[in-house]
Order: sequence, then C-alpha cells, then structure tokens
Amino acid sequence: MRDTGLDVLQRLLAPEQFAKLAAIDNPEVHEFVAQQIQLCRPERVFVCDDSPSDVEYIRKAAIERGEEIPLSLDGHTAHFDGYYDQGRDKKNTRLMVPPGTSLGGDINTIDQQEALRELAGLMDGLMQGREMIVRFFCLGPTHSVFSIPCLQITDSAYVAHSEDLLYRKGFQEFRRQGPDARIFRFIHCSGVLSERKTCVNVKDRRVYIDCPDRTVYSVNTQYGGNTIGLKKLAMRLAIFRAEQEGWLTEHMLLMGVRGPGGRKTWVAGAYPSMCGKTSTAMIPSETMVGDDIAYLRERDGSVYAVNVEAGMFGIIQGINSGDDPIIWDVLHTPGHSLIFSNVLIKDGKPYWIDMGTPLPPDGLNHVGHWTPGMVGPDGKRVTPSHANARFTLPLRELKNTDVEALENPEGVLVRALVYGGRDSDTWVPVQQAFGWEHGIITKAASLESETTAATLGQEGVREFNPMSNIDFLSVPIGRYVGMNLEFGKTLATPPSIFGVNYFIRDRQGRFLNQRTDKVVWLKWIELRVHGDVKARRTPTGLIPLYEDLKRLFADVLGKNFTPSDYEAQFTLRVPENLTKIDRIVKAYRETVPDAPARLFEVLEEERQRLLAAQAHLGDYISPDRFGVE
Ligand code: SPV
Ligand code: MN
Repeated sequence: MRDTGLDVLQRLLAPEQFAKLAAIDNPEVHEFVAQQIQLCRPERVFVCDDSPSDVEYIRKAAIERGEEIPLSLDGHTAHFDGYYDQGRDKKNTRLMVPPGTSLGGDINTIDQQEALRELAGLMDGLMQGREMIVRFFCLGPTHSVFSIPCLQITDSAYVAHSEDLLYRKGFQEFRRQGPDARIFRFIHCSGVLSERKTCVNVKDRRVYIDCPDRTVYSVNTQYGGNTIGLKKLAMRLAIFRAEQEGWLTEHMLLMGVRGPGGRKTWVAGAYPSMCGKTSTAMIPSETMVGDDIAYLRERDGSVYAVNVEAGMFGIIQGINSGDDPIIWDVLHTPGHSLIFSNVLIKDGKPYWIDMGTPLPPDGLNHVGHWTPGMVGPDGKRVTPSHANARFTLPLRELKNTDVEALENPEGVLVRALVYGGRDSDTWVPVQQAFGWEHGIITKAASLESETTAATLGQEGVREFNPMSNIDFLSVPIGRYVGMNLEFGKTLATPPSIFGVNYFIRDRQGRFLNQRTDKVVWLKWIELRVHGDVKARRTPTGLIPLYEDLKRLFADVLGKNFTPSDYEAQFTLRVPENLTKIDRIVKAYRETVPDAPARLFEVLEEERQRLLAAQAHLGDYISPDRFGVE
C-alpha cells in the first residue's frame, strides 16, 4: 500500500514536530507538506502550533539567521530585500491554466503542466541545509462564514514572522475544521541567499498561482508582496473562489466614519497601491478595520465585510509625526514586534524619506553601506530608503483600530463603496454614482491610476485598473465586472458608490487639495448615505453643495473653504472626462473580450450626458451650473 502523507511525515520529521501535524485531522495538509519536503529537501522541519514558544522561536530565528536585524527599540527589527527585489514582480507572476486557456490580455498566465515542470526544476533541493517552517493561519476572523484556513510553508523566518504580525493564527482553526477545511496552500522558497540574506537568483523569481488547486508557489524572492502567501497571493485564490460562490474579494480598506449624534457608518474603499488607501483608513478622527483587502458578502439584502488581515504592511515613505500621529507613535514604541523593511538604519534607528526629521549622512540600507549620491548596480541613484520601504505591524497596536469590529465574525455592514485613483486632471475630488450599476461601471470598472513604486517598472504612467484589482485578478476582467454588477442586483439595500480623487491638479500642475482634505470627502459621503445633505446632479455623478463643504471644512479641519476653492476643485472638466471614456471603452473593447454589454451602454449614456452639457455650457462647467436635488 502507498504511504500516506502522514507516514512520510512520521519518517521525515522529528517526533515533536510530527506530533503537531498529526494533531490536525486533514490528509490534504499531510500530503501537501510531505510533497514539499520531498521536493525541497530541507535539513529539518519546524511546525508552528501557535504556542507562544513556537511563535517566539520564529521571531528569534529571523534574527539569528540574519534575515532581520534588531534595532534599538525592544522588539523592532529591520529586514532588507535585494536591490532587484523591491516590489511585486508582475512579469513573473502568473496564473496556472489548462492548455489553450486565456484569461484576457491583462492577466498573465502559464500552462499548468509547464509551470509544474519549471517549478519542479527550480525547487528541487532548494531548501537543502535550511529549515522548512510550516504555519497555519486564518484569512478573515475565525469561526466565521468568511474564514479561510491557510497553510504556509516557507524557508524564510522573516516571511513566517511577518505573517504572525499580519494574520490571525490558524492552528486551532485547522484542528476545528478537520478534514472539511477548504484550505489555501502556499509554498515559498527563498532560493540562494547572499551574505546579506537577500535572494541572489532573482532572474529565476517565479510566483505561480494555481486557482483550481488552491495553491501558490513563490520562488527566489523575499519581497513581501511576492512571498507573504496570505496577502496578494491568496487574493487571487479568493477572487477565483468568490466568483464561483457569488461574493467579492476586493482590494479595499474598511473604516468607520463618524457622523452626527455618535453615528458610525462603515465604508469600504478601493485604491490602487500608493493612492491613499492606508492614509484614508488611518484618518485619525475615524476608526479603522482594515487597510488593504476585504471580503464582501450579502446577508439579508445588505453587504457585510471583513478585513481579511489583522496587520498592516504599510508604506513608510512620507510617514511623519504631524500627518500620521498614530502610526508614528507605534513606530516609536518599544515592546512589541515590528518589522521595518528597506529603510535606512543608523545606530540602531530606522530612517526614511520624508519622515520630517533630518536623515543621517550615511547608514545601512538595501544596497549595503549607503552614502549620498551613490549609484546602484543599474546606474540609478540610490535613495536613502526605498520608495516602497514598508513597516509591518499588528493592527491592534494602532489606537484607531476598532478591534471589536475587526474580530467580529459577522463582519460590518457596509453603506458606501469608494473608488479612487491617482488622477491629475479628470475626476472631481468626490462624487456619488447614480446607483449600483452606474457606480460599478463608471467609477469602479473605469478606475485608472498613474503608476507608483509599489510594482517594479516605470512610475507616472496612467494605467487602467478596474476596482484597483487589475494586478490580482484570477478571472477574466469582463467576468469580474459582471460579477460585481450581479452582486448588486441581489441587494435590497446596496451600498452607495462614490468616486474620489485626492490628486486633482490645476492647469499649472499644482495639487488643488491638501492631504488632510480627504476627511471632508469621507464626512460628506457619510452624510449622503443617510440622506442628510443634498447634491448637484452633473453628467458624471452627484457632487456636494458649496455650503455643505464650507461647513464640513470649518467643523472638521478648521479651514476656510472658499467659493473659488469649490469652483477650482469641482468644475466639471468635460474634455478630460470624454477622453477618459474613450480610453476606457478602448481598453474594454481591445483587451476584454467578455466585457458585459451594459458596460458600453452605460459609458455611452455618460458620454451623451457630457456632450449635451458641453453644447449648453462649454468645456469647463462651474459646479453652480448644475441643479440641486
Ligand atoms: C500593494 O502593493 O497593494 C500592497 C503591498 O498592499 S503588496 O503586498 O506588495 O501588494
Ligand atoms: Mn495593496
């Protein structure tokens, strides 16, 4: 008789480690771990059962193995990724598909058999001399309809430690769910490491995702977005599952916006990387549930959502004591685990660009010993910290986190969905869609953003990014848009949909808003959802009245919002909006073969409204020209 996974594990593992795996009644877990051991051939295997001593073992291992460097403050460490391993690798991230399958132009695929052959070659013996770490986590709160148990295997103590800060522990959830668990599986191998413990073979970096098999393979990379299984890798598996089951996996923050009389209104918001998602979630006067990924499900005709994660892998550039007091505090408080990645270190202290205090004249960063003016191996000037340098911490450390809502297995009732990209010249700062269909098509599915440093490649190029999810889609875009449209049809009380733009500029290229203004857009959204304020109807959506903004700016920010601010920010830019529709229609016609017919109709209706307004009122239409309703 063939050996079972458990038999293999009993042979290969130290008894104490074997006992932990044997305590989970799930043959799939045993098979998968056994297969990966036989392929990667680690020197030994450590199974983490989430006991404090096991968790501590991993934290210490990251330091002992040089993957993290202790900093002066107790519990804080720094991690470096290699020079060419500083962002998500879009080119080498592929979905494994059966022969002849295409998911459309924007989704990278690879033939499943070819991928497995390539991985078998790359991963063969790749953990020799290393320890394999096996961990169990849960996406979403435990004991919930949202929960997805996840098995993570990695040879990186940094990855295993990061996940400890970012996700809910899952060993008990695996025990509870036993053989019925519908798990996600992740295997990560760092590959050959340099003296500084960064990946050497980045040319062989691969992130291959097998949705039907619920498995992700990540090889020859360390950057969190490529390796932390439960983050963007699980997102592809979850989108695939959600499409089959009629719920949504979204690149969204979750927050509670305070309204009059102590009211709290839950808002979910999708923004591409580096477009204000975390800073919106962190608005100090409000409460936060999540800053990156949410699952949304229908219940009793409404939408409920959870934060998939329990921690933050946030961008550190620009974090300063004035704008980000809550994060700043945690970054300077000892006594809890916190990882800085790809920052500048000097005398045990972390530094980063735009932190609001002077940087040291030299230090240790992702290139090694950094000095001003130095150039990297590609001839580019090396900045003191990387533009995509990050911090990793548990949300419970942040004092604006609503811990009760975060851990509520029921999720929170979502009243508004907000979509915002980096857009210098088209959208007004905030507008409400006319309804679910109009919102999903003209705000969510039409989202675009100017590129940033979160992915490898050129910055500042306008990209089509429906729902800010383009990088993470595992079903064809048209089907994904269709499933968003369908989802709304089942709802008795759908959330209202809004488009926001924090990055609008004047003709001279100057930003028209300050960073802190976004709180006013959120407060207006909160009032709109409850029908507490009126709006002006423009061809592209419903916009605020001057008086309401004037009051909100004064009450919330103590700022004088003038009629000319309103005029500059909320003037409808007809030519730019028409050009945008052309771009979006072209993108869907050329790259999305299965786009829903309604998408083109709704965009055409919007074009006609814009043309009619242009004929009467010209190219740039003052907000006061639109009627109030
Ligand atoms: C993003 O880039 O959207 C992130 C960080 O949230 S990563 O883990 O790289 O995806
Ligand atoms: Mn993200």
